[in-house]
Amino acid sequence: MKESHRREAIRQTLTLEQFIIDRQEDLPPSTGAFSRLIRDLSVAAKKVNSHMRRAGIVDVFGTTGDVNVQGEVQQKMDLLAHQEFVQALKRGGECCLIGSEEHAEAIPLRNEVGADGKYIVLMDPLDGSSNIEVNVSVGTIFSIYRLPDDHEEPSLKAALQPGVNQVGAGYVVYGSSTMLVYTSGFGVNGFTLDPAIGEFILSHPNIRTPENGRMYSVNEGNYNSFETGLKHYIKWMQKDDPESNRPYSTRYIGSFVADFHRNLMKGGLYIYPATEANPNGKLRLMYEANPLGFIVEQAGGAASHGSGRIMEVQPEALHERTPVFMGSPAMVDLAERFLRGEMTVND
Ligand code: P6P
Repeated sequence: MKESHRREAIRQTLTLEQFIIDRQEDLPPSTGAFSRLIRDLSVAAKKVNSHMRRAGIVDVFGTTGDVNVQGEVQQKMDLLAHQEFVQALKRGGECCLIGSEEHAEAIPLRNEVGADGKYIVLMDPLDGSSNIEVNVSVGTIFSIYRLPDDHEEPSLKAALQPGVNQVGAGYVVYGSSTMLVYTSGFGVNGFTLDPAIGEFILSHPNIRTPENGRMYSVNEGNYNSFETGLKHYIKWMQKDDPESNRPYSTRYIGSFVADFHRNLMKGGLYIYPATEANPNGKLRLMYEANPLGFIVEQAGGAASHGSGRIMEVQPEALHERTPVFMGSPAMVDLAERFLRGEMTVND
């Protein structure tokens, strides 16, 4: 068998765990703790996937009757997903603190037996969950930091680090197939869950996002409250100009992970700006914008809050929000230029 065919055959069935172990040797000195942390997250993702695939049969549709810290109606699946990830991280012992969209305060894990974990995980256990009952793709998002050396005890303060300090980030998209995509700062790789063997298989090695795209994702229902520069950018994208491949297409699923993943793979721009209802934007900095910002930058894209890099923001609170312009770098750059007034709809 030709070497290239042999390698392809091996790649075809490279599981996430095998991939992590292979990479671990590339990144000495590695204790294996980060690898075990990614494994723990992937185990929880498989359990959430199992619940998701039966959501229509088992009573996990609908709301718990409570609202989460954001004042948003909490879906039963939100809580279930949160519990699965907390349980997996507790059991794994590599994580010392969890920040979750579903929990007002950061959750320290140090009091668990033998838990001397060095990693902090911030996450949205199930983003876009209101879409579940209408069978639209949803996702999990996670961000990983080290416990800073000068913090003996894990605390919220230890978690409030800028996105540039992340040592890992990833998402799971529960769609037509279930994929886990993550980065540890050395590129982006995608793994598709093979339900026949219950393993994530390397399906999208070294993901790179296109420099430019023709799709943009924004809730145009909020158009009237957008700032002028953004209104010009949207009207510019809608102009009839075949030379520059305009008009572009709008693709807005209302599920950040699903919109982000499509734009990452095909090129495009996801926009959630400041609006009247959400003057700081709707998406959360620590467990939505930063992790997907890390992923998109590692894939050659860009992630801006409109006038600068999202990952350079110094966070003040666990659940703070930020405007988001994320995806193909040429489209993010244009967004910033329109917002600065350097371009108008007639350019
Ligand atoms: P809107 C889901 O609630 C979410 O956080 C993202 O997944 C999604 O892109 C966005 O909000 C949708 O918000 O205001 O357009 O319904």
